[in-house]
Amino acid sequence: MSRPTTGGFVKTAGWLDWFDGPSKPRFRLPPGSVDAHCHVFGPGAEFPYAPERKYTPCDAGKAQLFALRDHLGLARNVIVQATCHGADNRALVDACRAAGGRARGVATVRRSVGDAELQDLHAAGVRGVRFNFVRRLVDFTPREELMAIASRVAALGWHVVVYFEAVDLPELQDFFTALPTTVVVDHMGRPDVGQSPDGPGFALFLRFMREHPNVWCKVSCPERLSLAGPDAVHGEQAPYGDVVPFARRVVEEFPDRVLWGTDWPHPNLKDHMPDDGLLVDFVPYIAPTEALQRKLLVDNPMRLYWPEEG
Ligand code: 0GY
Repeated sequence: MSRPTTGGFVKTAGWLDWFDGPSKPRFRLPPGSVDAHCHVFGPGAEFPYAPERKYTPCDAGKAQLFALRDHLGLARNVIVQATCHGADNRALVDACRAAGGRARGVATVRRSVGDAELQDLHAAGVRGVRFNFVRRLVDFTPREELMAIASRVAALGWHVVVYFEAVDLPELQDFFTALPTTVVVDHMGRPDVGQSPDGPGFALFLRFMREHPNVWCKVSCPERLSLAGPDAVHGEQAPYGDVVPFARRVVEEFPDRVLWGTDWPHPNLKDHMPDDGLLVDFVPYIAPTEALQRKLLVDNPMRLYWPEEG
């Protein structure tokens, strides 16, 4: 099935289309806010999806991403390589170059990557690599291969973004802390929000952050983590209210090491496609003061991705 969107752009979805009419957020983002986790997909005719991919997304290109950025009141994007593009970063690089300095990137590279390719990625705006440990998304890569990549990119001043499931943290944490870079955890390490934020699973994650000051956290993806969905729950007025106590805990304890992002175009969501305006409205519940909002949305991502402007 395919259908044209308002932008005259054709989506061919193997999964849910992204929400095509995002609301205007009620929360006014601070000037200079950064969406520090989003993707571009294809378009596949121009930037083919990786043969080894575990899902085929619908096309979601840079023009749509930049339109969403402007609609929501964001200033910049950090575009993260998703597994459906494998280690072919051409769509990401194309979007970064087209953004006129308003996008930076997090790429995926193999151990065989050449120095010239790394330099080209850097010139395009890439400042990190992503290691994905979510089994439904990727095949296993040996740790020594990842460590070799991390050592190479550390020399460029890049960081490593890691994506994993909470149950795998005990087995992975020694590897993470051995990495010679800043380590940025996607989506809070995917806590089970059916458990208490005071429970052992999240306590392990908080201790991991507490003991390792080079670990940062994206308080992103409430729509992926929530069991309750976007409607208010437990007297909580927030959208995705069951995720709020987890994200707020991280923001309040580690205000200088948190990032936020939309995760547009929300790959692999099968049942619920979020309204990105509502994802912006989630922010003041997890960062309740102006000072926290500024760190989360502006100061921290600028320090990590645009340090030369600091
Ligand atoms: C995300 C989450 C997902 C997908 C990927 O690289 C990816 O394909 O990260 C997911 O399916 O949970 O951050 O976009």
